[in-house]
Amino acid sequence: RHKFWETQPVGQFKDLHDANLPEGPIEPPTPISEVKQEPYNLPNLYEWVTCDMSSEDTCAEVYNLLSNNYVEDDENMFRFNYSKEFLRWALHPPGYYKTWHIGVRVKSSKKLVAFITGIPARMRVRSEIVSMAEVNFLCVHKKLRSKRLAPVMIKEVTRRVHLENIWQAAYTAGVVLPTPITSCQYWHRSLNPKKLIDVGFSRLGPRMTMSRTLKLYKLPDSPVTPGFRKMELRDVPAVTRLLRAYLLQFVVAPDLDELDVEHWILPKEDVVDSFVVESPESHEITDLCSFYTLPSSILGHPTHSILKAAYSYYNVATKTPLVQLMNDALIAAKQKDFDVFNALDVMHNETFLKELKYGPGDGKLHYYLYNYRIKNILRPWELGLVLL
Ligand code: MYA
Ligand code: JJ1
Repeated sequence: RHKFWETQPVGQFKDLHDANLPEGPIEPPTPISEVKQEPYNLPNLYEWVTCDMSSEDTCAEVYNLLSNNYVEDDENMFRFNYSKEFLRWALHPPGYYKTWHIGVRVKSSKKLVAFITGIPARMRVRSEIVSMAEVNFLCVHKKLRSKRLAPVMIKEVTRRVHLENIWQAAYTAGVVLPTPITSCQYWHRSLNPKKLIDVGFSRLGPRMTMSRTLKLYKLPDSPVTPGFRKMELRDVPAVTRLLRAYLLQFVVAPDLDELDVEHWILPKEDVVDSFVVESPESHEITDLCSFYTLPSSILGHPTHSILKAAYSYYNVATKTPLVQLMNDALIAAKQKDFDVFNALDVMHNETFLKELKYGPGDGKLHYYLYNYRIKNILRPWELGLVLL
């Protein structure tokens, strides 16, 4: 059934019930000198390129490929539209490798037709810290689909990761592959219900009028928690302590240091928003909430072309009730003109989703590890990881 994935060191469906298989790496590392030194073969018309995302031109080509060919919902009404600034941020974390930003071009025209990326990350799995690649932005141009290009791209990124002496990876997909460590549900909180209904993202509920719907989703004009403010550079040490302590309770979570937090959490305009609660009395940082900006193109709508979506990222509440903190996140997102706030049911998110009037979406997100077996599939709230 999975001609490619059956050959890879990933959990296989047939092994799911086998309690004897040990947790941890599926195959051992090999000496780097034994890693294949040349790229995998592509069909003759195509060539590998390393994409320099600091180059405005290359970044624009990647942006154009993804904005026309990347992930869509099941009814092809919306397509992720990651911005150039977002892609640069997502691909330039501390210690990134340029060689892990891999493109495929048509030899003759140099047109970019496929892409896949890795970035380095330290992941904690139970008590083990494992060096991994996070693999994302796998995309094959619509006209080149179903030609088995994706397996070659996955093997090539694997080879380049191995050359850096890294043997594990984490990735997510909307499709079921062998085999998820957990499967999560998307939830959506309407901020601009009229537009969401107009574009077919949501529907008027049964026995609901537009004016009752507007009232249902109405929010205060500004956050209500005293001391709630935008995160600043000086907050990095305190936010790192808060987040590290919080993430320890999950079975799988990133191991973030101050440099990582500065990169991933510090606000970056139109890319990532983060807020802290600074105690008005002690000036301690007690809480954190954050979301990233990922618009979707609205396909074939006469008047609206972009859906502005915020995605819940890392949130930690030690003093403010999580429901109140996340309501302030909704208010902040509404102030910034987002149409919808999306969240997965990971970490403690289940505890605020219903209360804050999120509804379940029609999309799922499956999380995977490469070359690392987890003995029992996790429940979503045991996962402390959000990939972009
Ligand atoms: S998830 C986002 C993926 N991108 C999209 O959904 C964008 C729109 N779709 C496309 O561009 C294409 O449909 C893609 C497949 C490129 C997805 N992850 O070439 P094919 C398997 C993994 O004929 P195409 C993200 O970015 C499929 O089961 N495998 O198919 C994370 C089949 O294998 P098998 C996938 O449709 C990516 C084979 O590919 C996915 O033309 C993580 C068919 O190939 C998928 N999302 O192209 C990648 N979709 O026969 C893995 C299909 O066995 C990283 N397939 O069923 C692994 C870790 C690597 C590093 C390891 C380091 C140590
Ligand atoms: O956004 C998604 N679904 C929306 C739109 C559905 C349009 C028709 N298919 C949705 N809307 C309902 C919202 C409603 C608001 C009021 C309360 C009740 C709910 O459900 C879905 C997620 O639900 N998104 C996708 O399908 C996009 C792909 C998701 C897989 C992503 C793979 C990512 C790759 C990782 O690197």
